[in-house]
Formats: sequence, C-alpha cells, structure tokens
Amino acid sequence: MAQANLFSLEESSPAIINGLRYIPAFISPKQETRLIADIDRQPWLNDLKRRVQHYGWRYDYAARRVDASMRLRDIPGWLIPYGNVLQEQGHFAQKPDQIIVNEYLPGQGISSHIDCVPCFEETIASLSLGSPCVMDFIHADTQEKQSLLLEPRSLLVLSGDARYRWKHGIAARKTDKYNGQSIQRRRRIALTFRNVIIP
Ligand SMILES: O=C(O)CCC(=O)C(=O)O
Repeated sequence: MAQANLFSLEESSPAIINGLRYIPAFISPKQETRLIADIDRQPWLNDLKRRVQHYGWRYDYAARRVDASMRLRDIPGWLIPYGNVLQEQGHFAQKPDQIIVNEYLPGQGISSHIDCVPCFEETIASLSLGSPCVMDFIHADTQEKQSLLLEPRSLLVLSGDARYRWKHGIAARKTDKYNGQSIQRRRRIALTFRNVIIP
C-alpha cells in the first residue's frame, strides 16, 4: 500500500483546545468504504448501548481497567496500515497497540469522559467513518464548552490538555446543530487508537 498518497496532512485545522488536532480527509473515500466493509465482517460486542469491537487489548469500561489478562490476538492485517501511519506521521511515538471500534446509530452517543488515565498513554486518536457528528468538549474545572464537527474520514488527535483537562462526549440525538446548520446523523463508526499501560 502506497501510504504517502493515501493519508493527507495538508489541511489540519487550527486547534481550538491545547493538544487537540483535527485533520479533515485523513483517509480517502475508497479507504473509508473498505474499512467499513472490513469492520462489518468482524463480530461485534453488544455489552454497551452501542456496538463495539476491541483489538489488541480488551478494555473493561465498567471497571475502567486494562490488565495483562486482557491481551487479545494481534491487531489484524487490515488495520495495521492505519496504526503505522499514525506513528509515521508523528501523532504517536509508538505504534498504537489497541483499537476500539465504536458504532453509533442515529440517537446513540457516548457520555462525556476523560479516557482512563492509568490505562492509556497520553495520545488518543479517533478516525471517523460514515456520518458526521458533533463532539462536545467540556473543561473539567471551568465547565467551558466547545464543540467540533467530526466529519467522515477525519482524524481527531487528543493529547496534553485535550486529553487530560477536557472531557469529550457525543450527545445521544438524531440531529446535530452546528454553525446554524441542522445535520442529520446516519450510522457513524469511529476507530479509537491508543497505547495501553499495563500495571
Ligand atoms: O466516537 C469517537 O470518536 C470517540 C470515542 C471515544 O470517546 C471513546 O471510545 O472513548
């Protein structure tokens, strides 16, 4: 795969929050279609309100924990180029070793949270497929709120304050309002890349 042509770094938007990077069109429409097809060939877990797939390491959402017993089989070949490019482009110091795939149907979201600090290294990246949706960021101390439209094929990278001082979440609704526009949600799939910290 000729990765240099497939992932764009050209149009990074200015950060609204320290440590937040948003890169539109990180992958091509062809890659997006292929990824969705590959994901849909795999089994889904139904233990949350939304369906998920875990690769590399399982994460226990209820206990907010990863430990040595939660190692899964290696990250599959069809996902490896995406972890590689995140490292090659400098978003991650080391190749991400865990990927969680989240599926959001219209009306589904994820509650506002800071990713488990003792479980995961500093950088978290989320690749959006399918529908656009608005992600809300709330400062953990001041409650200041910011919102960002996550477009399909975009990459969101959180580190520093964006990772540790701001919560992020997606409201459970069917339509988003953004910059005065009403945006109907469709099925969205997000791949979240992380490096686990094993106690
Ligand atoms: O849907 C996303 O883009 C982010 C998912 C997320 O916040 C998480 O898995 O903790």
